[in-house]
Amino acid sequence: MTSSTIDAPADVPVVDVDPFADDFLTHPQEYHRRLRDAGPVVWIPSYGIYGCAQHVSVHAVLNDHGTFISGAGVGLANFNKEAPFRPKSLILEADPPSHTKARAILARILSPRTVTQIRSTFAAEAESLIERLLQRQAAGEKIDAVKDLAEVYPLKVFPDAVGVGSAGRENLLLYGDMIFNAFGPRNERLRKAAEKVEPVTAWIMAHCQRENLSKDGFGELIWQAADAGEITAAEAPMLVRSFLSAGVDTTISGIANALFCLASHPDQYGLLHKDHSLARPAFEESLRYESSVQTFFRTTSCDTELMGVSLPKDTKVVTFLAAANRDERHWPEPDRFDVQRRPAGHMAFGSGIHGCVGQVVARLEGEVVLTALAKRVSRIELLGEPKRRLNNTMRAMASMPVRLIPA
Ligand code: OVV
Repeated sequence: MTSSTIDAPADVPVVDVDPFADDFLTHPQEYHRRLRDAGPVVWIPSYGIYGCAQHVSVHAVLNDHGTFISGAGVGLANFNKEAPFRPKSLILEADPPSHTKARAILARILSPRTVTQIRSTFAAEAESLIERLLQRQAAGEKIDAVKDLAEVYPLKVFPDAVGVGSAGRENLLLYGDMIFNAFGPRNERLRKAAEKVEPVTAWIMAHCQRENLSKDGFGELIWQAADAGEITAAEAPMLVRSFLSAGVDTTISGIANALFCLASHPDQYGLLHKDHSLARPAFEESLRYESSVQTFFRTTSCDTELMGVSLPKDTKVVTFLAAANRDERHWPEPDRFDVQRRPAGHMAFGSGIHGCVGQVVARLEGEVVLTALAKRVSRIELLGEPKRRLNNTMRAMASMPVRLIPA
């Protein structure tokens, strides 16, 4: 971040906040309210960017991919003005037509049909993990819902499904932390995450190569798309990289935040315990209430107007997904965590052509973990203050000491 601020354009409400500062990331809700109340489009002088925090404006930006493009990066950095910190993602940091091709391949692999194939394995893993945790707890061990559950489950099932071997998987946690910090400014948080990551990047790229992927995983299916001539052999490892970048940290935080919501709303956990079919809607509501990915940026491809505000070409617009998910202009009682809500239209997976391509797998993971928990645990007792892990983009948790009261 620069020490000076950038002058506001005329006729835009100014909100002088730093969305990547510790205090903002620790209690985003109060800042999100200020941003929403200032108007559908605001100016954030500390970074010289526009911001959208209302549901209507976040939706408008994400659903006009011709005006609000992704190819110049979906973080603060404008790739038209500075080099990307890693070769651009072929799907995330791309626009049609190249985006369309990459998207079609990933959507085919991460399809509802795939979910029916992996469901029983994913459910069995969730059940056996909860069973093991209850046994360890009965033997006197303390359980941490983040370290022992939310981090363990996705790190087992997702790399298994992609076809990545078990050695060194914890590298995926460091990589995810760096990637999601890198969508923000080059602050101390990013510097610290980037420091640790060099050997990790080499490990990630090696595990995108065909010889390091099993013959029966999502990774191999990408390579088969290269065999079929849909993509080049150089593009294949880049699409595998998208799995490894976007598939682990996101679901870890999604599950950790869901566990936090349920542990801190015992009445809502009680409803889930009584009716296991609430697992899926409860996970969805926790995505609305505590969205894993808090922000994504777009870049204007031309001079344009958005809800009465003129935006110049080649300027950055940040969409506050989590703020849209608590906008009282859109949701009744948005600050109430309600597992019976059915919050269709939330922005936690984004919206439009870039909406999360892995959302069916993410939802499967959330559903089977909460179902396994609901079956075997009558109450989640918080034993200490849960600790957040601050990240420029991800609403993440570091630890959450709990007692799981067996049913
Ligand atoms: C949605 C997302 C997050 C991070 C990385 C990527 C995608 C990617 O495609 O690399």
